[in-house]
Amino acid sequence: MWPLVYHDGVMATAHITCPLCEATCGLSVTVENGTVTDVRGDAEDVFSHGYICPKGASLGALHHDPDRLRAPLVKRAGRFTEVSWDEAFAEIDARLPALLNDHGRDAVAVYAGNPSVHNVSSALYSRALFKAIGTRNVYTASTVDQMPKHFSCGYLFGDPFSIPVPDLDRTRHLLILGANPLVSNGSLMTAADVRGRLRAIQRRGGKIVVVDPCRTRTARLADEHHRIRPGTDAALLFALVQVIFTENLVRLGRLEEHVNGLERLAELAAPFTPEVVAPLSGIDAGAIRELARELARADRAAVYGRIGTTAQPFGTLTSWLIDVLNVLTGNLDSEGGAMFPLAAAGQVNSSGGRSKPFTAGRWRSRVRGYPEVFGELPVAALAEEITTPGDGQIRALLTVAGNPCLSGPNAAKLSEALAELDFMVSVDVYVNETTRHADVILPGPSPLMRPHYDVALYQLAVRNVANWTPPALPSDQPQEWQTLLRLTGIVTGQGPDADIEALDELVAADTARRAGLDPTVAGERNGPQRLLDLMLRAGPYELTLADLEAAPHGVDLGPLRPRLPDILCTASKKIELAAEPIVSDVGRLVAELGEKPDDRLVLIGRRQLHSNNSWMHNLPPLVRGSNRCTAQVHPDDAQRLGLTEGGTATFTTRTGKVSATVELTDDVRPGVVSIPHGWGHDVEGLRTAVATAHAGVNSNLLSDDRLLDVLSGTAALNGIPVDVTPG
Ligand SMILES: Nc1nc2c(c(=O)[nH]1)N[C@H]1C(S)=C(S)[C@@H](COP(=O)(O)OP(=O)(O)OC[C@H]3O[C@@H](n4cnc5c(=O)[nH]c(N)nc54)[C@H](O)[C@@H]3O)O[C@H]1N2
Ligand SMILES: Nc1nc2c(c(=O)[nH]1)N[C@H]1C(S)=C(S)[C@@H](COP(=O)(O)OP(=O)(O)OC[C@H]3O[C@@H](n4cnc5c(=O)[nH]c(N)nc54)[C@H](O)[C@@H]3O)O[C@H]1N2
Ligand code: SF4
Ligand SMILES: [Mo]
Repeated sequence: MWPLVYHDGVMATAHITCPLCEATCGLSVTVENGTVTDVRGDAEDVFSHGYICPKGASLGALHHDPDRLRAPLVKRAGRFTEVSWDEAFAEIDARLPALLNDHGRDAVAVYAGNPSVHNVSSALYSRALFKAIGTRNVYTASTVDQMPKHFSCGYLFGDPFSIPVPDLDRTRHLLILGANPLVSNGSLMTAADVRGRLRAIQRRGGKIVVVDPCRTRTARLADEHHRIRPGTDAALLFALVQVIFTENLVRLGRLEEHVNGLERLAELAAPFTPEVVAPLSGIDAGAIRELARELARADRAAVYGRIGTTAQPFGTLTSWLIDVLNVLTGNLDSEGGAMFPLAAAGQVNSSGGRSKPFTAGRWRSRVRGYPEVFGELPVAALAEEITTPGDGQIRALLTVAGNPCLSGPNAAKLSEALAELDFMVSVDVYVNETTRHADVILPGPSPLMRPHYDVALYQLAVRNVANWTPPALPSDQPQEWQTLLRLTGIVTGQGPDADIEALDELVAADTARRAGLDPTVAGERNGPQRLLDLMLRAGPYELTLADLEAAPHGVDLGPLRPRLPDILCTASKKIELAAEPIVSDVGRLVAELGEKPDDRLVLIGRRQLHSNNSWMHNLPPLVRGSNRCTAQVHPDDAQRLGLTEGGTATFTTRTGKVSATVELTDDVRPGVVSIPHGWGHDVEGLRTAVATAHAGVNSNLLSDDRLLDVLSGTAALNGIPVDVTPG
């Protein structure tokens, strides 16, 4: 079915794009007699030029992992049994449509996790399935991640997908808040080899400043590091705005005629003087002024933030102020500043500002009344929507590539809720902390057995590129788009054997209609290739899939180019610096200014080079050495609290209790404890032998489903006050 580079008994090398994180590295995979013998960076890749990280190098281990599911599982009498695909779909057909009929469409919820974005099948076919289910109970990992950025960009620029990224390769001053791209390999900033790109900034005489409670790898590389108190970035950034206004440093440049709300912004910033913000943020007033002045005076500067700025109590305000600073300093949409990528396919914001302005809150969650944000409700609300009786109660759940029992707030409550469901289906490759609750698990093929094109992440790339890569190995399992279409057939009442080809025609017709094309231009192709071919043809570079097939190392489409005012689709067609829905939350921040922080430790997370959220701990090469789930505490706090290196400490919050091994390090700011998320593989019913042997603890037992960035519904997974006792 796919053009294969591998033949039995032959050694062959395939060029693929790594689908594990946002960096989209090109990899060369060597296969001998069906065994992956080597994975290395593809030196000829137009974007990554040979870069690879330990996770990419483990794709062979993932492919050969004996615990990775190859066949569907159905739970019978509490135990999973391997069944045929037909049996699995028959089981779903016997149970799911009845629930939809008896209790309505909202009774079936969906949760889409992080890898579903990195997978061309789910990226292009989940939408059709979720629409066919017709539920308002749509949850994704976005509300434990980047939703604040969508919200702020939605109101600033009119489109939640118009997210500017730092023009890494041309900037001369980079202010990074709450991100550790040397470990995470970058996020909302698709950039392979971040270390190389950051070093190049320094080589050309530029400066990197990091604001992070921890001395991370990125902070070590930086020229300057400020250890902020967690959760206070919005106040700090407001202080920068205040200084820029009071010292007459506003330089809008060509943005002048495209901006609304400047005066209102100055009024809002007024209370946030450096002197007022200093005690809250832990950064002294002089340093705050210098941060502002240097940023404003730099030639080509960009402000960039990530998880530490989004998954925290003021995620939206922080995300907003980051781009406000990019605007005020004249760096938005400017070379070396923060720019809008222009992807080859599926770029939502390439329509010349023709989309309707973004609005959130078109409906609300049933129990706590949280507003939807582009069709999603907060993961923090999922458990209560399952357990609270009444009209619209969730009775069934479909998860696609997600593990919210480790990744979501108040994980214990969610696990208990999943156990109460009438029915649960997971499209997933492991029996893990979440899918163990499922009645049916439908596994997708390994990343080496599927084609790849990064529909989502090229929209955030620091350089415009496009790369389609065929699978390195044949698959004897259905591709996930086929599975998703079979589920679409079931939820639309067509039974377990619906005509997938006919459904695929409908999806293609819809894609063609939105692209303004005739679906037949894609010729004989089907599945994601057809959709992608249509999207590429309709895209700004007028490529075809054949063009990409002819370029196994990718196509370089050049550096980022200015895109304003074309992309603006606010009602005014201007950048709305002080849109009311965002501004409405400033009062909550002002109230914090007077608060005296208590002396509890504050919990934050950290990513590790050898981890990928919750799901790659089953691979032996990734659970060696430094990849340990420890609670990092500053030695001064340890002394005060009676904690010792290698000893155990118990951390308690309203929602749970976790005992973790203590690691003393002055890399963390005093007053802060850092525990990585994604661990805690010690519950019943897993089929992940290696991960269970390296269980660690689930830090999200401590995160609170009531502690949210209220505007975007994003869980505050950082900045959680915890009580600590030794032992
Ligand atoms: N405390 C704390 N919590 C956090 C974070 C934090 O910083 N701190 N970060 C948050 C962030 S940014 C994110 S994105 C979320 C991630 O949250 P989730 O997306 O819920 O969790 P993952 O760990 O990415 O789980 C991925 C799931 O996809 C499955 N999977 C892997 N590959 C495939 C595939 O090819 N097909 C299918 N069908 N399934 C596959 C895995 O088996 C696993 O079950 O975690 C969030 N949680
Ligand atoms: N190796 C690896 N790579 C990954 C992942 C992984 O699990 N492992 N996950 C991927 C995913 S899904 C994502 S979304 C990205 C995330 O990418 P990043 O955000 O770059 O990754 P983190 O290491 O979580 O960095 C967050 C930083 O925020 C800091 N921080 C915490 N609270 C605050 C705060 O209140 N203010 C400030 N200023 N800083 C704070 C933390 O100390 C930490 O250094 O990484 C992706 N890449
Ligand atoms: S940085 Fe990301 S894309 Fe690159 S090899 Fe590592 S996991 Fe894969
Ligand atoms: Mo994420």
